[in-house]
Amino acid sequence: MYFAYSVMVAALVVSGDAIPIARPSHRSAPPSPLAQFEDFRRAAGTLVGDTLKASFSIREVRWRPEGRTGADLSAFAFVENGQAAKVPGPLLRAPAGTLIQVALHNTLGVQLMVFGLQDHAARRGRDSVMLAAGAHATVSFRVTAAGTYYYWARVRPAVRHPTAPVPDDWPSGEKGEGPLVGALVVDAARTAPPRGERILLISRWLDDDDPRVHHDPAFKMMINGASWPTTERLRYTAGDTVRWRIINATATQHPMHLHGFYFTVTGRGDGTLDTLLADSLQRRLVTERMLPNGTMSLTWVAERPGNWLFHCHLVRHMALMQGIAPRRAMSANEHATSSVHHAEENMAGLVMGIHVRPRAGASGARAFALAAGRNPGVPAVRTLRVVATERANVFGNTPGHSFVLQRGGIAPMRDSMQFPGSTLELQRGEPTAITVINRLSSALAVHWHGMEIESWYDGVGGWSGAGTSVRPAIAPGDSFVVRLTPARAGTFIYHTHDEAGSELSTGLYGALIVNEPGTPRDTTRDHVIVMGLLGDSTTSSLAVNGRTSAVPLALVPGVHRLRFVSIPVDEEIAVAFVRDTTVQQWRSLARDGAELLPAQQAMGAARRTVSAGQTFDVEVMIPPDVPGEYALRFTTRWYPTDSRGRQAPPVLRVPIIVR
Ligand SMILES: [Cu+2]
Repeated sequence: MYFAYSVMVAALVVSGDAIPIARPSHRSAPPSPLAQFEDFRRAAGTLVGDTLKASFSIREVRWRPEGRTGADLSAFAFVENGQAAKVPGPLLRAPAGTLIQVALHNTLGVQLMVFGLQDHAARRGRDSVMLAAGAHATVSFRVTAAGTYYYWARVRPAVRHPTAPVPDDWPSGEKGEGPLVGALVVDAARTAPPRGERILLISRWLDDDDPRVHHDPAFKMMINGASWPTTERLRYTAGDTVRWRIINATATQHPMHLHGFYFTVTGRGDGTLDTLLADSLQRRLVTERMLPNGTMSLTWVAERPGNWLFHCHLVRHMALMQGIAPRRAMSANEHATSSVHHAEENMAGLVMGIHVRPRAGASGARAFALAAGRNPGVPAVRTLRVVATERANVFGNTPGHSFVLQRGGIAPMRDSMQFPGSTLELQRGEPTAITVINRLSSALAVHWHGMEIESWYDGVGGWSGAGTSVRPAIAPGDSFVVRLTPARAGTFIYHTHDEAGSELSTGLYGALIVNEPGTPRDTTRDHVIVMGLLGDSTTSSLAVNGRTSAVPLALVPGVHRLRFVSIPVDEEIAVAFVRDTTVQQWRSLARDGAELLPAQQAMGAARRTVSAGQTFDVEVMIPPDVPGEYALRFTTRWYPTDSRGRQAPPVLRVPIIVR
């Protein structure tokens, strides 16, 4: 048969309304097994000829997403028969052309709907199989479309979260459904999985009723079933090519950021269709905004040894405010002096730690010394001094913070304030030393976002470095010399990497521009537009170049480069260049500091939605004597909320005065 698709339901019982739904129960016997974390390194089932047979039970498990000392949750999971219970569910993986037969047994006392066990050659509805309590079914489908997909189950009737409802046929993470999702990967016909490729699956746990769960906000994100610092440490050797498939099985977007390196996105999907990107469409990025239910394939080369991170840049998905089990909060004094364990204590959720070990030999030893801060490398040609400043009661009772570049021989006042932080201008290929002086009352970690830097200087307190040589955050009153040689000209960011989030909204961010040698930036034609939040919380108002109200931008007629820096704490921003209300055209030039390939630099509609940790450069044309008002329009997605806690995203319109 050319194309076989069939669903054979061995037993299908339509349940009555009386079946209790919702949370897994501790009353059921035998006791639930403690699930391990699924790392997707082993595919489920047995492949005989062109048929892959697997058999899964859907059962209750105990799950500790934060490891042994964290919450012990009760949840549902797909468990491969004959194997240990794991979360998320097993990996189904086969080359295109394979007939996959999955026997399912619903051991739960609730009715389930199973989705996504299907081929993905064409866009169509999500196939589903209803499984009554106790029912068996076998699902058969021949896979033809190579790509990254997933399958999942929901209880019926669907649990609907009051404030974050998820459509009934999406993976939800509601109540016990958190781990009820597994990976489905179809390799190209007659090919084996690339060596060392890893699959990272993002899922969610959402349970307002559980007293073990933090209530603000009462949900939590996991990678491969675990929350930082329990997530797996990925280990590579310098020079290794890294290949990841990322599955976002959640209803929210995640701007996934890699420290220290560019990655190339080679494929993108929405869970229904997956598209391999031709070379001319591939981009080098440090942050990719994954859409809800989306997937992506990426590759990068672990060129420099040391400790690195791959994480969601939304603070609420990677900070301690996400903790399931309340972790011990640090006192102000501990926070001020926290060092080695800073990273583990302050972050939670969607964070992966990466250890790149040096290669053997003399060059490896030298690379290790650089990564560990034991060798400053090339003497600096350019030196900058940046002072982190603090002033009381800038946002109500909350102090403001900023980064102020020292000009001349006199250090800025300890309480001088500037929003956003000073724009730092470096030159490509020029060895640079930036002395960061911490005049805050708390420890400070500064991340050089997008820079291809040595790990020691990367700016994650208690994490950056190599081996046992790990760089603490900069203590109050102390300073730290960051050494880097910019590899490329472009638009970058520097920002605090403390994780509570409010330090960022109180002003600790700025733009970092790298110019080509001998071509200083022409500030009449080249403009930096920093989008961040400004206020005392992670849900504060959007500020454009440090102003929450519109301050006109004066431009001469002609061609201009606009460098947009998006560094909100926890927000998505739709940017548009308009005349009156009509979206104009612009030419895309760069993303995340990397020039786009010529084919990608086409003119297009002048609008882009960005999330936290992204930059993009465009070219716009301002003709003389055109009627109407040009403007940059910024629309936030979630914040601020109004006085009743409802989302009331405003539009900030920055008029362009043509002079
Ligand atoms: Cu996220």
